[in-house]
Amino acid sequence: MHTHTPPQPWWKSAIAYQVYPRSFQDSNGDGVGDIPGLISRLDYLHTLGIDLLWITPVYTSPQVDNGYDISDYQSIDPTFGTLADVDELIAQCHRRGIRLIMDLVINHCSDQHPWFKAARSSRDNPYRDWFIWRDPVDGREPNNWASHFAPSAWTLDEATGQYYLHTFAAQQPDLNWQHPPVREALHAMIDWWLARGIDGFRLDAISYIDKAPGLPSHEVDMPYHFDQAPMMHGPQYHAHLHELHQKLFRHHDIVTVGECAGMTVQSTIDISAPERQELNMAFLFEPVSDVYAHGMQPGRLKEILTRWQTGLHGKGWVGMGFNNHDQPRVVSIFGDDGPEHRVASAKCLGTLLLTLEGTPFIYQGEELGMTNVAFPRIEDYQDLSTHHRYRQNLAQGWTPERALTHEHTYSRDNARTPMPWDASAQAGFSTGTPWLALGPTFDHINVAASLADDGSVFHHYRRMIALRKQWPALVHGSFERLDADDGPVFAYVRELDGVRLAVVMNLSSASASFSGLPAGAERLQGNLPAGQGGASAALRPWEAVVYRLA
Ligand code: ISL
Repeated sequence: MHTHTPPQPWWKSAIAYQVYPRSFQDSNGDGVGDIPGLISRLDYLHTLGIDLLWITPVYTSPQVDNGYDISDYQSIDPTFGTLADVDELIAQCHRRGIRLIMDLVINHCSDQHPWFKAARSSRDNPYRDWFIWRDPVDGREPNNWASHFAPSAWTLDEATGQYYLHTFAAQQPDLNWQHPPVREALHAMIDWWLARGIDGFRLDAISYIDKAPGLPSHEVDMPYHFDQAPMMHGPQYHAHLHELHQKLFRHHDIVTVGECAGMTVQSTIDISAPERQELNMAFLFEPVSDVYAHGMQPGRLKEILTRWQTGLHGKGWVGMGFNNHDQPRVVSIFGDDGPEHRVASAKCLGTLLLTLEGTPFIYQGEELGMTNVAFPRIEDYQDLSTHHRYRQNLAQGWTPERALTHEHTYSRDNARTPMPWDASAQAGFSTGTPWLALGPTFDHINVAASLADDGSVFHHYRRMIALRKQWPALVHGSFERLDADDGPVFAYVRELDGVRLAVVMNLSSASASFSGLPAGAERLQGNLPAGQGGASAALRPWEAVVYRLA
């Protein structure tokens, strides 16, 4: 049929799904999800239609940051299972045509990793230079960089009298990528994982591996100032990524996805253009960051997506998604999670995700329309960054009520509540007490109810995934806007080899009208029962329809 398209790598047409293993399925009643539990739910993911699975870290870790603090890269934390379980997971995924990618956390490790324990044991230990140490300046931190999860990015090691750098928590010391043995050890570890048969990596916080030379203070005269600029994208950044590609990635049929901060269209091209030989794609975060900062404004979202869709086409590639384990639930911040519009808005946002260029990443529970939670007490939250931000907000004079309400919207735990499988006790997630409380909605927002209801968010995602598989224009096609204003209607055409699909959606909880749909459009899929349609259609709240144009 569509014969003019040159061969394309498989990962462009893949549909990815992110699992946060701790919160997906517990198999042994300890209240924490694990790998055997995940394996027992693969058929569910297969039913949804995904073919790429990303799991967040399951390596041995003190779990200060839920596994993003790794103390042994080549073993599995007993909480999650064993290496044999991972081998079984790989095999069981592959049996179902699902590729598996794992998290690669190589900007930092745990302070309990043997490398760091050796490094801090004395100034002349051979591992000292594996991390970034500086003498105190005027009796305090070497510069004014703030950490993501602590006031300062530096912690004093009392015994040796020097500070070490940590972009994240003090228990997550940054590795010194300028020191060749560090890169060699990481390369050997990556090679070991690739030999086990995994299908690629999501590279955690990768922009931070190379800092501004000399680690200059921010010019702002504050003891701790949060500005990521000098903490990332140093002069060797691209060389390090290229080295990973040359030595490791290019020898395997894998996919590499960067979690990169502060990306522009151009810097995404610089990482993902094939001729650069670095990574296959970087996640697109600007939509989420913008909604975070400004609230959901359709005009802003449309401008951002249009800029990325047209700017990257034919040049670079993104991982597309509005949700992950660090973000509030998409239906709660982009959509409308009230009883009237939750289902329609979740389906509308799923339609958006699955009709844009860029490999779609669905985050667990998104396909159920899971919402944010509002825990009554700050102690109910487990995430370290939630507690850090809460303390910062109290320190700047907020009342506890205001600081808690802020976390109801922004806490990372919004995304981390256990997956609700059914309406039974603990939602079928665990026979024990879940490590983080379930959201209160699991009586009606759960997998069993979603599978049984043909009008559920789940079945809409499943149909949209099938539609994307059926129409390569949705993957590879060009992007052209049909609407021309900053109102709630977002309409665009994806075109490939003469096949033209139009997507028309109303990104609001009020009715809207749109008159730009060409005559003779054939409706392929919608998120509400078919209405009048036609050239001058009234769109119901959050209505989203995909058409084939003549
Ligand atoms: O979480 C964030 C916003 O809510 C981000 O600033 C996040 O800290 C940043 O994108 C890096 O995230 C990644 O590395 C962290 C880990 O805590 C996150 O879960 C991970 O996605 C440190 O490894």
